[in-house]
Amino acid sequence: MTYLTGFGRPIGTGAPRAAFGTDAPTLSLNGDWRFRLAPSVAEAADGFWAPGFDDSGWAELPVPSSWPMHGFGRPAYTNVVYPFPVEPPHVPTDNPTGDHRLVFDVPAAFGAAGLGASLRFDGVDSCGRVWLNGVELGVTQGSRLPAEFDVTGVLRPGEPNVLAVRVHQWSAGSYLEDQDMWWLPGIFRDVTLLARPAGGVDDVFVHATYEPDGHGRLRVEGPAEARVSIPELGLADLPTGAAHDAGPVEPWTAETPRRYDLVVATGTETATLRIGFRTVAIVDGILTVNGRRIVFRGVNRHEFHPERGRVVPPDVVRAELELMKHHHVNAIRTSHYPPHPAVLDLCDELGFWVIDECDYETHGFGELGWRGNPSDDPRFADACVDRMRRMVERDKNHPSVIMWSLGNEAGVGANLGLMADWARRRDPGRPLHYEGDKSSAHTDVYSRMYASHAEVDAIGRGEHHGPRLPFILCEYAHAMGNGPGGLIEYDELFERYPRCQGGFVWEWLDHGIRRPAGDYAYGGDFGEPLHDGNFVIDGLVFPDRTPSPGLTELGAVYAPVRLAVRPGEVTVRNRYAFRSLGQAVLRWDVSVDGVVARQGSVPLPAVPPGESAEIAVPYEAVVPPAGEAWLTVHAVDRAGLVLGSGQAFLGAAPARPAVMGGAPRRDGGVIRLGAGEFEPVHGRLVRLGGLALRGPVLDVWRAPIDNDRLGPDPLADRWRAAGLHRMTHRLVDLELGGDALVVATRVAAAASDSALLTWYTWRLCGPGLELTVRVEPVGAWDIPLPRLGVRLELPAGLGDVTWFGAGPGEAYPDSRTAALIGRYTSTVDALVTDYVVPQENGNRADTRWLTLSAPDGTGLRVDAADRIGFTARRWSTAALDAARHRTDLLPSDRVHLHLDHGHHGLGSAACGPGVLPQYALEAAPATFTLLFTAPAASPPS
Ligand code: IPT
Repeated sequence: MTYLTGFGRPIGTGAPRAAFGTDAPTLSLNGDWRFRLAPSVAEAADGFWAPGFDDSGWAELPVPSSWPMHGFGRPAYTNVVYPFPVEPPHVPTDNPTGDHRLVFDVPAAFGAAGLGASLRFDGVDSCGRVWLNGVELGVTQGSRLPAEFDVTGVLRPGEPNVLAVRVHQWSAGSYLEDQDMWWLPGIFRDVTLLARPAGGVDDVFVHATYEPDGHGRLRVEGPAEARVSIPELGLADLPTGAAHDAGPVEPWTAETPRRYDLVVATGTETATLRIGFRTVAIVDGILTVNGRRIVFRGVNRHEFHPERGRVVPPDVVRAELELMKHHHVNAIRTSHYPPHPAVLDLCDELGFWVIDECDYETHGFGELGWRGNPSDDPRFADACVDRMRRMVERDKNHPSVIMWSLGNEAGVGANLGLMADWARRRDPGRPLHYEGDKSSAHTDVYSRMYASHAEVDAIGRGEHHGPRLPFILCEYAHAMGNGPGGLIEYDELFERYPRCQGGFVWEWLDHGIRRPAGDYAYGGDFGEPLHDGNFVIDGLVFPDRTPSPGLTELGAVYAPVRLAVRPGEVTVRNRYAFRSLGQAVLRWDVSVDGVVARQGSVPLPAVPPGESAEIAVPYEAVVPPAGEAWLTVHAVDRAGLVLGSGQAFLGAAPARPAVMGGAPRRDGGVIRLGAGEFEPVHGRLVRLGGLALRGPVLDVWRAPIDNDRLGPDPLADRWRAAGLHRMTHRLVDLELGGDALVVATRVAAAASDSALLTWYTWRLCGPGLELTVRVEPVGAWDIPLPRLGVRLELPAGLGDVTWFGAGPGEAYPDSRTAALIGRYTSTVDALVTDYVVPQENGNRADTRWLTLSAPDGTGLRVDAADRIGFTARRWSTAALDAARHRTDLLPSDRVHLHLDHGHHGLGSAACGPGVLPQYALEAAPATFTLLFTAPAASPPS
């Protein structure tokens, strides 16, 4: 099988060319094919390509598909390491081989005289050998790149045709495709038969730039005899090859994705493209489009679907790109390979800056000190250049593609230089990106991944010794599990330093594989001997593409409009580079204790891109009779999309002195204070009026998030070593003073002599009980605390939640931009964020008061003297900590409520920097006060 070990070179494929519309006949060969999987090449059916071969006993498989998603073999996940021995170009003997067969009829139109035909595969993973009607056409490698075979003379119009494709999971090309994702073989993109008229439009390269004078400039490479037109611009019958002034045009940008229909016609074929006029240039070290600095508010996008693997249905893609737009994502890096071609059409249409990345990664060689890296192995040179060429040729006409990327994590080497040289020669209109070579030898931008805020700041200030090129973070803010934290601080750096031109969050999507029980599989769940666990679950959206709180936060951080709200006035700052705000309005409301008292809206003037305006908000002063008054303002575009939000505190009603007083007393085996009943062993509250509970007790543990668990020197390991998940509580003293019950405790872990001395002081306060918790760390505390607060257990019936504080979604100290102060209602079940791998979640920040209630109105109200975070769920933190999949979490017979004075931030340490110092929860003396009341049942209405 020498073609498998032929250093990744395809055989027999025609010259790569662009994807575009044509009036020549096409025939989709997608559909149900016959399929048989063999465990090795030798065990595959000999002669299956013969037209007469009997495949009646074979299975059916849809094409396109990733066959392990259809019950043939199993998916496997590794991030960096190769799942086979590293001995390029050899591949394992046990090489799953999928034979595919299709019998198809060709419409009569294909039989016209002088018509050739071509067979196009948009994606075959990793190697496909192709026969038509028993004639071998060749071999394709380069999984996420197109391949075309000339079938002129082989195709039989008017008769049944037999297409046979043998797909091998492993080939020499696999060494070049070590991306961080599931290994999923198959014919996973479209298969199309294309009629090729003699003298037709075989290829087109549109160079459409936007000139400083507002004119478009057009040059089309194509057949010499072809004629070019753009009817909308009154351009007709232009020759190819020459440059033309297209007159005044509206430029294409990601913010204003204006496209024009362009037609290229020969006597035998008419091709149609939707083009955009735009000019990409690096000017004085700044990356510009149409003369203006741009900022990437980007995400890395893989192509994955939880039920279909690498096959993502078109409606799902459109919906996900729209979801990105709604969260103000303006850029996509196609990590780490060119996407399905239709994705780029959508990027042109909806407006994204795209870094189109080549299907090239050799990361696993990094584990071997880059010994034998294909990037520097001359035997792989052709394959490397071939990959670059096929990407550039396919995608060259997309206005959204503003940069080419050589690939990802492929070390350094001469072949990268060859790829770069080829791309520069072919397309001088787009800068080059590659991160893996820190010297940026072959690139036009200085790209890094996961640089800390401090390092980005140093790069911005010019105090860093990296190359002096526009700086971007091709990956940052690893969105694994609960997180990332620290987004707004990166955004501030992109605003502060012109050279720092944004970045791409890692990554858009959790690549979980749906299981019948309703949870998602990740690495190891298919029994892979070598795997990287849940490192593949690191997206801003869950596998079904519903947003995680990380995306909500990102949407607020990437928002194009910043509002600085003061009582009566708002500074509106337009962060768009090309769009003015003329079509937007400011919607405002004044709320008291979260209840809207007045509202209105003011039209926005056409604030130009990059500029600010002061806008008066004509609200009348309100003196809140109770609680707090806030002015909330949203900038909203014509389509109703919120472009930015802000709030100002307007004032608070003076606190009404509560009726205090009442003495604690012993009563039989219990201690009573007003409506409260305490047990004497630990001194905990067990009843408040009619409500049975298990009293507030100090808690510092959280179910470690991925950012706690992973990275160098994981915090969670240090936390566990310190025993923070198994703290014991010793009653030191129980003092029934004049008007207070003081419970003194020492909270500490077995084997440790450090402790948190904790005093609970209870006082009667109106109908409720006021609790002041004072904590004093003693001993060595050189680690931050996961959280600092109290937890209590409540009856399961208290399922309804209302709070006044930050919301509506979860928020943590370093992920709090999206949350606004208001009054919110939810349920204990809905407060939970169902991370694919269970971990701490659901905190509602800056809460002033909350109620948990049963349908009859009974329940618990908590007022915080200061602001607290709260978390309510139906399982304990220990159960959450132990769970590995969603389905492990079973509701207990309690509601577990956490009331937290402090929470450690989220950071991004699973891959990148940890929590910024200002968001670390240091173990330090702390005092906080809570008021507990137990409302009686409300009268039936
Ligand atoms: C980086 C990879 O480029 C990306 O594909 C992904 O694996 C990410 O890490 C982690 O999820 S490389 C890493 C060594 C910084």
